[in-house]
Amino acid sequence: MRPTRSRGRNFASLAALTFALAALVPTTATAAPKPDVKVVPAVVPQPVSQTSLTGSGFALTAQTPVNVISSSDPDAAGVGSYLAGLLAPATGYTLPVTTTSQPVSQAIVLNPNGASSLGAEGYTLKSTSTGVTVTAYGAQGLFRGVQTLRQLLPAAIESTSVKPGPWTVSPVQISDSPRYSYRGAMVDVARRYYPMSQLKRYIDQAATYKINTLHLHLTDDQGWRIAIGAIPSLTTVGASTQAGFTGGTDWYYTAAEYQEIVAYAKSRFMTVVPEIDGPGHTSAALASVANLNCDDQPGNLYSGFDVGISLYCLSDAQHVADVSSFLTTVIDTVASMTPGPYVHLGGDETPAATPSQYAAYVSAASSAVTSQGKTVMGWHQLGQSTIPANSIMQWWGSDGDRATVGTSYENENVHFVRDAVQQNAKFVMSPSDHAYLDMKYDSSTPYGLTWQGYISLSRAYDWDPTTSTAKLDGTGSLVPADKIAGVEAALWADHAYAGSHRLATSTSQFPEPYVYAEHMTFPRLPAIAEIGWSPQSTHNYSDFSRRLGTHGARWSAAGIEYYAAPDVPWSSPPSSSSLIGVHTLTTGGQALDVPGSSGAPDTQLDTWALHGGNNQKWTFVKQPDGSYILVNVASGLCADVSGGSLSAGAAIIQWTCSGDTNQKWQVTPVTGGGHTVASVSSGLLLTTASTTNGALVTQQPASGSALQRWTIG
Ligand code: TNX
Repeated sequence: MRPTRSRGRNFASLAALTFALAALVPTTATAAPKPDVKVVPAVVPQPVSQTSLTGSGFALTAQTPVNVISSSDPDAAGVGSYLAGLLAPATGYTLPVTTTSQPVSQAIVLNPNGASSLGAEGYTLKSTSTGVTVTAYGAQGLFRGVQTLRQLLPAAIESTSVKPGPWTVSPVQISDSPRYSYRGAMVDVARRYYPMSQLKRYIDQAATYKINTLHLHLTDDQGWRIAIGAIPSLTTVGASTQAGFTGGTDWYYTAAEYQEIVAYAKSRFMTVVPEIDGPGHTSAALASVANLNCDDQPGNLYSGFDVGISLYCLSDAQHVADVSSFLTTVIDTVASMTPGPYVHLGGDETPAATPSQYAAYVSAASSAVTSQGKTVMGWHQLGQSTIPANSIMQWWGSDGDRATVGTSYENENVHFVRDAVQQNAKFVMSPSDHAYLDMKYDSSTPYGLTWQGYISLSRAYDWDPTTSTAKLDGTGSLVPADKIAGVEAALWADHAYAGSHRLATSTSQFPEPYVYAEHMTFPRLPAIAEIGWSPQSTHNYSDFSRRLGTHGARWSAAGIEYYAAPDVPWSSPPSSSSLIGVHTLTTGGQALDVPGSSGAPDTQLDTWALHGGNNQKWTFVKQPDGSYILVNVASGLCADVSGGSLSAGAAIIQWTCSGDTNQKWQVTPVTGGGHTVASVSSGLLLTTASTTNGALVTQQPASGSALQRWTIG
């Protein structure tokens, strides 16, 4: 193996290179014409082949059977019930699910007895006025075909309440199968704990775009999220923190809950990959188990926002043995609850580890994995050590690394990949400058990081797995094409809060995990999903964004808090969820403003002629009750009713964000334009005294005056 290299992320040089390169990336966004959704089915990911047929399509009625053809696949009938369940809320129909040996007419026929040449996930779909038939080689292909079928119905089919219809399936013939067999979505439940219902919601959303792998980043500095029966302290101690939060008692998945997630994912034909990250990213374990530390004293819990801060003690034989025995217990437990083939060992960002310490970790952890009959996955750094045959490395490098390929200054990421390739590893591609869903879209989006610059929708779409470890001109790929298992989008959560380049000052700056997840995921996950599924020959951003533009209405109907990326031709107006982000509030051209850009708490807000400075910009952070807190971009303080007053005339000030109701604001559109902004505690409206510069802002009863009608820009 190669000798010592530092394994830290080199922020400065990487960031500089990436920004320089970002400037060279062409902006592919063009305003495509509005599609006629009735005529051109807008399926994402793009099918391999699709032909629109003439005729009226197939109209569902309350009696349409979901007709599953009998087969030896025990899961096929379940796909029929799943489809009937999908269609029920919006149609109000309880479609009969029948199993017969021959197809019936005027039905949705799900036939799992197709040719084996369709592969595990391929399917054909034909829809005419006499019925719809999905044919696959087994239940999994039917399930993928059903995701296409739902996209051939009107957007309102995604509604959670009954809608009028009609429910007509576009007439079309499709033949489809995936480019890659691994299409993943990673959720960082370690930095931010997702309650069960929110994790299931994410599984359902990802399944819509034919994602077939759910990678759960279960452990990190900020929390240990999986119960290990033999080591209760991992959850009694290690699960009590999140990034930005302390004092939790149930921020973890019990064994039963983990198995429920695995089973739920399986019912969506999704494999769970559990990640136990090490030897770095381990503060939660170090705080829970004394002998993982060199001084045999439990370390400190960590609820901050940094990376690369911790390491298992691997500096003497006794501690290597202690860490090995710990990892064996943990990995045996996790593997025994995981039907899928992989256990992910992390391996990222361990600046303090010497090569032999790092190798000791990889050796102990990977033998625990293989002795359970599982396959090792790891971040690409793992490749520097000896890894078992058939391991899968996850590439998270970027154009900055690619720029060094084949030069005399090839960087460590390139070296690690070369080492892994020599060991015959396979790769999953998660380039951090395209597939990291925790990067901000642009300067106006509130959550996430920018260490790889901004990742707009077009940047999330404009890459190809076969060149993601190649030189910038696309030649010289480090990873041979036949070693690419697929792609994965990574939703990290160490900065799942509002406030650019600034640490959160209060938990109220954190949205509910699902709001963060959906804002960062939609519309970018569908872009990564299309790269994983669709043939490279269909890759075309303007066609993708035209198709995706029709999905905004689907997400609105489903209540998904998506980000209405400005370069997408959305076919319907974005829903009000798009208030998440940075805005100005103006009335009569005068903007809600922190006087003199003061950073001092207790400064009364005023209105001033709009000039676009940061003291006139407010980050809207959605709260669980649907209201927003308004964080000033210059000061990081929150708009607040002074003293929590319930009286008319009380001053509106800026104050340290607290999440109290006198900092929550209900934003309501007014007929004829503008919005009222009401304090959740007092019900009184944000009101300026006049349109003169420096007019003071107070709360007042609704009067209909323009001075309390705000334009949100
Ligand atoms: C790097 S890339 C990490 C994570 C952070 C992420 C933030 C990698 C394998 N690790 O620990 O959450 O950056 O973007």
